[in-house]
Amino acid sequence: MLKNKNIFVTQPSLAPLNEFSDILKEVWDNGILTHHGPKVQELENLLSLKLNVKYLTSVVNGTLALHLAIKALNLEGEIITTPFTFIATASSIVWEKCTPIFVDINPDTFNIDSHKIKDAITSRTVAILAVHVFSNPCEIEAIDLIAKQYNLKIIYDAAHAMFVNYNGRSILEYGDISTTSFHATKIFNTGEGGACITRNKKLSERLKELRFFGYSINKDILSEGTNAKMTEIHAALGLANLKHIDYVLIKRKELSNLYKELLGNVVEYQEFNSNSYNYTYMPVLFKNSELLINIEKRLNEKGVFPRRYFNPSLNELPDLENKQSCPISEDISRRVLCLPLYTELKREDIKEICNIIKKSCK
Ligand code: T4K
Repeated sequence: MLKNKNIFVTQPSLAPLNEFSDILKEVWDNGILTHHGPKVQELENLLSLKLNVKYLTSVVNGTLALHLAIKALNLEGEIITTPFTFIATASSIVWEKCTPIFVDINPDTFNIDSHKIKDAITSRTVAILAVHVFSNPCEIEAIDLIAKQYNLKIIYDAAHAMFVNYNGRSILEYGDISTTSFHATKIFNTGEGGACITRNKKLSERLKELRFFGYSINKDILSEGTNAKMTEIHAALGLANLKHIDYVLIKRKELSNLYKELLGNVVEYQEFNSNSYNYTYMPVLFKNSELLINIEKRLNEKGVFPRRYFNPSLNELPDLENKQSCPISEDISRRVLCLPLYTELKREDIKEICNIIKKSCK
């Protein structure tokens, strides 16, 4: 055990408790706990300003954000997506009664390979749901072109990609709708939470209606909605944490660079543009899965618990398997390990983790 405590893949970035309790006091005084109350509105406004995005609709988590995006775009049919992602990307497609069609990934970026998308398009294809995995931007221009050519909608699952800019604007502004997550393990957290972001006013109104039972502003029932409203308590945590986000972003970049400096070419890395990356995860690629499993075991013995995001490749799950072959995703998913990365992680702990890895790789 390093310094007598376990080290997990991540730890939530939390504002000082007194800052959170000051905001909570206002919630107590107001007595409003939910239904798009003042703190949720304040958080939505501040996030929109900070990210410079047009319409941001907060929700209870990143999974519901995906559900609402699919529903708001009235999608019915096949949705092309990546197998190298968290289960929620694909399960939301299935829950919304669409079919996920997996297209293999690029071995360098770990994102859906835009060159392989066209081959997967059929008469039933209605959309592309791509993921900026570990915050690495997808091949946005290429995906855009294909979507225009085949009249498809685009949803970007940007659960990992808060505060990432691409070509001078927030990555969350691309696609018809981008979704994101404010889960405890994410770079910006509200405990549980998430959002849908769009540049289209009508879509944003539809998303707001869907998250609140399908109500109009006057509470007339307009459509079959759900309950995906963020509470005031979660928004209060978000407001407290948001004040510290610049520090979080800088610190994670610094720690991630330290890992790279210490590990050098003992492992391989995801290929990314450092100007469009938020260092939300620390993925490293080993030569083979046997080596990864051996290293994971040695780290666990020392009380260090990295994670195998995202293993298995989703096309290998029996319930989701639909005959697509995705050999690159299957290979990468067996060889990627996400090392611990969070603001409070000590440089000495990173050094020790890297020593264990280097010794095992010899
Ligand atoms: N799309 C993508 C691409 C996603 O990656 C995700 C979620 C979603 C959509 C859906 O968003 P949400 O509906 O979750 O908002 C985590 C998260 O639960 C999940 O949010 C995330 N992606 C996924 C990649 O990872 P686990 O299984 O790693 O969580 P857990 O509980 O094992 O946490 C990891 C470590 O973090 C723990 O060992 C200890 C630490 N931890 C965790 C929690 C929850 C804490 O210190 N405090 C905490 O409160 O899934």
